[in-house]
Amino acid sequence: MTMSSSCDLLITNVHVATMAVSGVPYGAIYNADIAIAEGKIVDVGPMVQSLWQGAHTLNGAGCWVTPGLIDCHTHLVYGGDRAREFEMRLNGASYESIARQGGGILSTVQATRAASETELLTSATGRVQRLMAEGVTTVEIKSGYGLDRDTELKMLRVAKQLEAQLGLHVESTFLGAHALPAEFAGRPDDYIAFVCGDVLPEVAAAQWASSVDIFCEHIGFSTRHAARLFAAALQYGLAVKAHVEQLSDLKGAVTAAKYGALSVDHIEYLQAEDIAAIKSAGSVAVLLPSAFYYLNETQKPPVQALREQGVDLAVATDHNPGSSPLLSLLTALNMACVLFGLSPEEALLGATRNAAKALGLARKGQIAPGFDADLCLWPMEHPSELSYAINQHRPVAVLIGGELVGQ
Ligand code: DI6
Ligand code: FE
Repeated sequence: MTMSSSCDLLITNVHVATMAVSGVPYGAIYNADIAIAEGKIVDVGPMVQSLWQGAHTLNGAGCWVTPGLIDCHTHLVYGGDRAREFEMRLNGASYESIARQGGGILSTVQATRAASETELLTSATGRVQRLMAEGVTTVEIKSGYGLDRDTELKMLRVAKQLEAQLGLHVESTFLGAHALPAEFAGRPDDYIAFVCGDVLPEVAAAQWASSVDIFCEHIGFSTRHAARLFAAALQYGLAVKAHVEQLSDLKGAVTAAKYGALSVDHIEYLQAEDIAAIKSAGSVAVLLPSAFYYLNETQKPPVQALREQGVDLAVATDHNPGSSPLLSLLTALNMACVLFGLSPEEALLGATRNAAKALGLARKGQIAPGFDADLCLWPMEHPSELSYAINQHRPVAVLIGGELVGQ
């Protein structure tokens, strides 16, 4: 008889979409077990049950197991909503014209400044719970609806409280450079100086966020502003992310790549000749099909060229009240397939392994020894179903750090 090692939890009788690089679709291992100890995966494979003695056992009853889903781009802490603006757009106003009239992002800024921390926490809690119901175990949350020191910090505090109260992992991003607040109208240079000089140092010192982000666009900030912000961020030890090429080609992605961006997000207007820079920086291309859908855009991101050049693709909800009031990561996966031509496997990689990479999380997004035991069990025949069916799948069990959620 062989000696068996002991672990905290043994999940038996499952098929595993490991999403690790393995040469088979989804990194699949059929008829397998997963051993978990101290919040980490310690073993996965067909014979694991005979090698490990679990303090607890969970019979997976033939379910598929995927890594816990990762929504790597959201703006889910905010006050108010923008249903009226949605109506205006359907009556003919464009997203850009509304923004130029002080609506759009700035109307959410007003509502977010006016909201108490408790109000923001309550509304954001409901949003995160909806994402979690579909298997999200890690979410990225951006600030950017404060645009003043106090409200930006208020948003980032709420993000931390969500993590403490809901038990999922939250990665916070400082998006002070989201829009130009009314107080700085006509003075974007002064505003960027304020963001870099007054707010960023405090965000970095208190570790309120791990990355900075900027909306690089004609209605946002220039690449010159972006370069200034990124240089400051790197000085303070923060990583770089950027909203680029969403509505026009400003070469924001190339600028972000120069600063080693973890990700370049949206990129509908990215030109094929700029992809090499993203590839060599190792930046993940984050696709946000729901914003494309809500704004009824027509310019699609250069997915085939990105694929050919080996850029890792992620998919996220971009949840925000203006351009993407979507609280379903699985629906975003479906949209990435239908609208942008991703395969279901690419879409799922985009919400697991590649989403982890977009957040700089080396221990999440795959099922392999040493990775965090963030897992979802799905009663389905094949993992392609997650991208195929809208509003049909909920995990029957979710683990975060080896602990069953909701137990
Ligand atoms: N691009 C987006 O899609 C969101 N922010 C950004 O820079 C939209 C934010 C909003 O409209 O409130
Ligand atoms: Fe966004």
